[in-house]
Amino acid sequence: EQLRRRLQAMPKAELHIHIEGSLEPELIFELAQRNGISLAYPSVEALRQAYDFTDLQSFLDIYYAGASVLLTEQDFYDMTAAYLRRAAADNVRHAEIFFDPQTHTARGVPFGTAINGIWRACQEGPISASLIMCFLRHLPEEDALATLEQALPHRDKLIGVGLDSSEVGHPPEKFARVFERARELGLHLVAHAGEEGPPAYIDSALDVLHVERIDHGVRCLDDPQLVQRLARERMALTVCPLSNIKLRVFDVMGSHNLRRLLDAGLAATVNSDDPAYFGGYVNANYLAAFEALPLDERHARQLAVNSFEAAFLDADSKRAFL
Ligand code: ES4
Ligand code: ZN
Repeated sequence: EQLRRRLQAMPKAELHIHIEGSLEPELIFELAQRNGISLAYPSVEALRQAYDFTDLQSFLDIYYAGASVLLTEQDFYDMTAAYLRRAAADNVRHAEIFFDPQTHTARGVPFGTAINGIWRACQEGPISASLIMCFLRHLPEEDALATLEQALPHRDKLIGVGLDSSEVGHPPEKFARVFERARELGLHLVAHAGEEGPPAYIDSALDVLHVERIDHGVRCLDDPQLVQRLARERMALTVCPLSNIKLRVFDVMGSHNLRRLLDAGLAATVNSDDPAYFGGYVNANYLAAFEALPLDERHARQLAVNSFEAAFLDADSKRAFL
């Protein structure tokens, strides 16, 4: 209880949250009703019971189905506003929020509808928030390039681009050109790597895409050379403990490698990934890890400091938040 309150009270930044993954079953049903969409599940309870995943793909299938209720700018606004309220309650001071435009444009929802609704909620608070547009790696790079073109009129609403969805079989190199173009536009660069995929994908995210943070990256410990490099460069890893258990990257929280990552001198952070699907927001992730692993007050402080150090904020803002 003492631990829970300490983790709760700590100011923190959240750097790995897919806004579509914050869509709670209750809101999915409300939006379906509002938009006259029929769902494959009869009730909120039945939907939640389907949240029993065996790997990343089994999750993604249900995550994309859930996002299909998002049609209007108001829908995107309501989803984002709900996340920001929950993050504020966890003492998140700043969030860098992923969204997946292709999940929406592929269904005929205009790019502007999605980004304008998400952006408007971020402007209204109650916490600082910025947006990272992710490309879906299971789709061709041409689709990602077209998405970047669609984003150009909204350039000022974005701080960066990322890469998500099915990892294995879709290495970072596949997206070399679109990341190069994003780099020319002055956008920050991140990518999911080493979640289910091999350490080699972390190397190529760094060497080919020139990313500034690795999302997940937990599989880096399979490669001691890579660990040395990540430590030397203070490359941030946005670790998501509950996600890793739900998607069976680790069997149980007691075998998660968060403590080993910190001991190796890596700039690990704790984040929620898809909180509506994985059983909790950022504080639930801290608490689950701290209850299962040999982590103490100093580790908690280090993780929170890491979260601000790795944020795409100027030095003065970081200091003000901490
Ligand atoms: C995701 Cl956990 C995870 N991994 C890859 N892509 C994603 N999109 C949403 N959640
Ligand atoms: Zn993710």
